[in-house]
Amino acid sequence: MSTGLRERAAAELTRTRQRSVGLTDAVDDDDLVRQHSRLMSPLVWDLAHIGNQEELWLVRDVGGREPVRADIDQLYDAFKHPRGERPQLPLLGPAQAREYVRTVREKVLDLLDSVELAGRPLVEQGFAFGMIIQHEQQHDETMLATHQLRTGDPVLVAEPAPRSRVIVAGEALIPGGPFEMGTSLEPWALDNERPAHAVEVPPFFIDRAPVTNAMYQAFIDAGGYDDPRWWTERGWAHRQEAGLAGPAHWHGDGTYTRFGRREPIVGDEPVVHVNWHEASAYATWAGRRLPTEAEWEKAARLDPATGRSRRYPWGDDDPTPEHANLGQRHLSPAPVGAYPAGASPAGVHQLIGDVWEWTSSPFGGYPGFRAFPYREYSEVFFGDDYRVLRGGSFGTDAAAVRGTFRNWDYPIRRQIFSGFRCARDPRPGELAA
Ligand code: AVJ
Ligand code: FE
Repeated sequence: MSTGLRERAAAELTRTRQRSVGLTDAVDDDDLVRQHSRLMSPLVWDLAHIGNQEELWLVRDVGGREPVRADIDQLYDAFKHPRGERPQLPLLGPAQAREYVRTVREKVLDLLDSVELAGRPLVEQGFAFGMIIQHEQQHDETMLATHQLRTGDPVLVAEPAPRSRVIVAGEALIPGGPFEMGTSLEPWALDNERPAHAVEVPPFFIDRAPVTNAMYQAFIDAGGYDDPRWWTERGWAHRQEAGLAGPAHWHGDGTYTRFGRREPIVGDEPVVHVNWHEASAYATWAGRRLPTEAEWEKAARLDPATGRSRRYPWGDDDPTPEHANLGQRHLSPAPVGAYPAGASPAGVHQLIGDVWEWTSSPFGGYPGFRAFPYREYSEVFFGDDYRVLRGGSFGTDAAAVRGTFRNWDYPIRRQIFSGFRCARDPRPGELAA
């Protein structure tokens, strides 16, 4: 009965590993062990950490097998050593790390054939395998962000993003009323996406597309970075302290550098590498605001015909290359309007893929939240320190994002592939028939 599940898990594990190998084989050994930014781990740490999580959860816990390398657990425990310290640790070298992840993977593919996929919550519907696939994909996106911070000759290649597009402008009205947020059904949804619960969301307007480079340039040209009126107090303090003048990787002369290539900025592409403070300053300047997390999810999931919450803006089908710019298929966001097949019924485009979208919401647990299978995935991050991002980026794999998926980061961070879109309340009388 669970043959399909096993085959799917094996196929996804293999496909995901190809990506990890691509990201780590693209550079030489010096580059693998080097720290490209204090914000990031050396790539060789991410690689062995991927293997170590797989060993902990699948080899030892699910499979009940002997440890492969119990001696290295603490080196790859993200809570023991902050990223900045990781290059100083006695890490596995490139050849050892590759050998380690291969050994772990062989054991996992072996046990996947025979392990009982029922009877314990951890294995129900293959959850632990799905969790580990998503974990590896999340670190692949982190490694892609490290590649963006790396200096030197370009090493990554991909098809350029599509140029053909439809015109997408203005905003969509999302009607008020209850909506089901989160999920209790999606088998590989992580703990913070659960459980499904009703949320009352008043009517709001949301942009049909993310804010583009050209729109963001207008904010810069209007002196937005020099006017504290648009910034929160903390945002302004950070803007001053960090000397921010535009998105990361912009040179101030109409060019940006992406994965080692300096190119003219494409105006109709979603802006990327802005932090939460920059996003909210833009929105305030534009007379608008960031959407709340519930608003974002309602715009992405509500089927107005049935009132049901779907998995994606386009319905329940898994993403294809026609729906969204995902999976590092391209090394950039695609222009606004490039994915008409991925739009929601209300005509909101590119909610999934292209750029992670900042919301105004802090990261917290839904009513009825239960940490599963470990508190350190989500629960320890709940509180006011983080802001939620939604929808995934061009660097997010389809296996690691959906309408309910929640990402989070500090409001000052912009090394991730982060952009945003704006929303607003209806004006008084605007909705009167
Ligand atoms: C969900 C992307 C915030 O990378 O910090 C990886 C995912 N958790 N390993 C992160 C994660 C443990 C997490 N984010
Ligand atoms: Fe991790």
